[in-house]
Amino acid sequence: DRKLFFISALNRETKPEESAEPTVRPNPTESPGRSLDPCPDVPPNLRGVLHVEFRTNRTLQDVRNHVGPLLQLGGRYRPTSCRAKQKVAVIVPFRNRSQHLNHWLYYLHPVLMRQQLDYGVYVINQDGDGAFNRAKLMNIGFNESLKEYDYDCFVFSDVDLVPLDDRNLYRCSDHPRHLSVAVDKFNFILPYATIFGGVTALSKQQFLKVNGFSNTFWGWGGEDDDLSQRLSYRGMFISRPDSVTGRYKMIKHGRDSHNDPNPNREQKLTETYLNMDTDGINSLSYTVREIRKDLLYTFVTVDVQAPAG
Ligand code: UD2
Ligand code: MN
Repeated sequence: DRKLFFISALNRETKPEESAEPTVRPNPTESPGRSLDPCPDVPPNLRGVLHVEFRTNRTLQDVRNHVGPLLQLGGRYRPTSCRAKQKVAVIVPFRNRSQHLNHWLYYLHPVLMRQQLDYGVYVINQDGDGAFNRAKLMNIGFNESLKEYDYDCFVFSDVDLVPLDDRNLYRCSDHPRHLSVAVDKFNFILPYATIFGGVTALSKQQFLKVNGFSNTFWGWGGEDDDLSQRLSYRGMFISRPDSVTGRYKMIKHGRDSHNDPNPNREQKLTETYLNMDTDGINSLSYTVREIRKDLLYTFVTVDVQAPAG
């Protein structure tokens, strides 16, 4: 009946959490329900192209009201109707970007839920005002998230990047995956073939095979290309979604203080091969200052031991 069809299609459009699974809240400390059937390869409730808008001011409480009811403390979620294919830790490097984080959480949680992931969000906050070290924060996120749960896939995401299509799955694949292939800031094209910045997904095995990120890129730039080189030196390729699925919007921003371009980055990129076995997850050293559990994320404040000056 066409009329009925129309009405149900309309309902679909308007229900905000149509796809998220409303029933029992899973307890993340229990092992994922072994009795459940595996989730389908293609999540059934994806919407495709998304409308993303950063102009409105969003408070954390707005976001909690919007997505909170389906989450477990620490920004944890797992589908209730099927067994998720992967256990994904989403790692966000952070310092002093609260408004960006609010937008990111507002858009990402519903997407990750519709993608039927068993996931947790870890915001790794660099303490103090030393030089920023994005890559080291990623390594710390890998380490800290694994202390909590047996994650097998790690998505590393800038706080200012929101996908414009939920078919871009936050999962790992046979090769390390670069998800942010078409960013508005770069006019929706891939700036160069080996780029591996923005949003990436590596399995635990892929990440360990390259010894993680370098810990020694202080300030802006280079750390993403260093990881890209590590992958290639270990015989891996970069996998990507197509440029329609891989569209992103980046929140507009200037350069943060204490994150000036790293003057050594070009030189350091000539030394990746020499350093990668000794500079990485196996040489990681830091101090956790605080771990705070919000409904929307686990906020880990760390001293990254930035060089003086
Ligand atoms: C590009 C890359 C990014 C990274 C960076 C160089 C893309 C799409 N993005 O982004 O992945 O390689 O160059 O380091 O390729 N941050 C804070 N507070 C700070 C500074 C940085 O939270 O004070 C975090 C935040 O998550 C931010 C990320 O670090 O999104 C990268 O910094 P950026 O946004 O300033 O760098 P950008 O946009 O040039
Ligand atoms: Mn940015």
